[in-house]
Amino acid sequence: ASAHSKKITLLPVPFDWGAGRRGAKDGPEAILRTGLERKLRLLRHEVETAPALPEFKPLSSADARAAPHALKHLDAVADMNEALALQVSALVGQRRFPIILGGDHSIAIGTIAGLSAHYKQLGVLWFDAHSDLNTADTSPSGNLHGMSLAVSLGLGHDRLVKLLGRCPKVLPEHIVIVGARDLDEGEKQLIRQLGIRCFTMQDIDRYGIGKVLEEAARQLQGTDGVHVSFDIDSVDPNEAPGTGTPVPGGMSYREAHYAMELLQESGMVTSAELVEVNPSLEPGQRTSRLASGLLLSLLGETIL
Ligand code: 4U7
Ligand code: MN
Ligand code: MN
Ligand code: MN
Repeated sequence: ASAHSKKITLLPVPFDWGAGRRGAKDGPEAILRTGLERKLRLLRHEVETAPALPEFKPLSSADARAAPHALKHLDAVADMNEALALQVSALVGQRRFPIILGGDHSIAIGTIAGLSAHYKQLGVLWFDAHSDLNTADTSPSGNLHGMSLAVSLGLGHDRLVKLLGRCPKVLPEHIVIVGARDLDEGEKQLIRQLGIRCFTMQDIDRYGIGKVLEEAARQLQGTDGVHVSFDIDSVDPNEAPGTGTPVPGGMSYREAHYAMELLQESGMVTSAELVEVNPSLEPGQRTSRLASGLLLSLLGETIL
């Protein structure tokens, strides 16, 4: 095995009750069908695919219709994330490199909770068209996948922010958002108020994705681990049509890959998750192939 080879565990999380529409629960299977495990082995990593997290379902879906501004499916989201946090924490304890396959982005709550049990100064690189910094008070939808980063900062329902005890899981200065282009008013306020580093699509246009990643790495100096939380909707819908909340004007295919290639070169990344692939929203496999390819670039696949 080469010096860079890792002990990787692929952890499928078939969950989509944090999103406004169903279908992202089939993301993990679609991504695995691309041959991700075998291709990671060709890169000389030791790879195992863990059994999928069990399915957590709401007892009834009536709550979602009754209260538009409530936290939709809170119980299912909280139960799932508690189980996920314990799994992720166990994997890091076994010195494995976790790659969590979503699932909607509410799963980041459990992933980050599990990581924060080991990394006291965790850094989070959040690739997303959105910032997922809503709270119950600012969310226009009540969907928890739009609140997961806020929860990780300690802002949100008790059941979510107190997972595994420690709160907050991550500090504002250890978060970098990349690819943002659809922020709600309350999210913009929070970003300014907390001084969160947020590289918008305009920043990527102006400086280029290489310079943006350089700045992001500088921001995360002094962290003891860096988690890449990659929402596939950060990439342009022309390249990633199979996702629930697409927003025009996203990263190009090459910008996204180059970002992953630079992170691989930096050697700073200690875990990753790939979320919001919804195979029911496209006829082919374009989006799951893209998702798989991005993880391969992050783990060392090169063009030549
Ligand atoms: B994703 C939204 F209002 N901000 O809160 C919301 F635009 O994980 C979208 O980034 C959230 O895909 C999208 O519902 C969550 C909306
Ligand atoms: Mn997201
Ligand atoms: Mn998003
Ligand atoms: Mn610091």
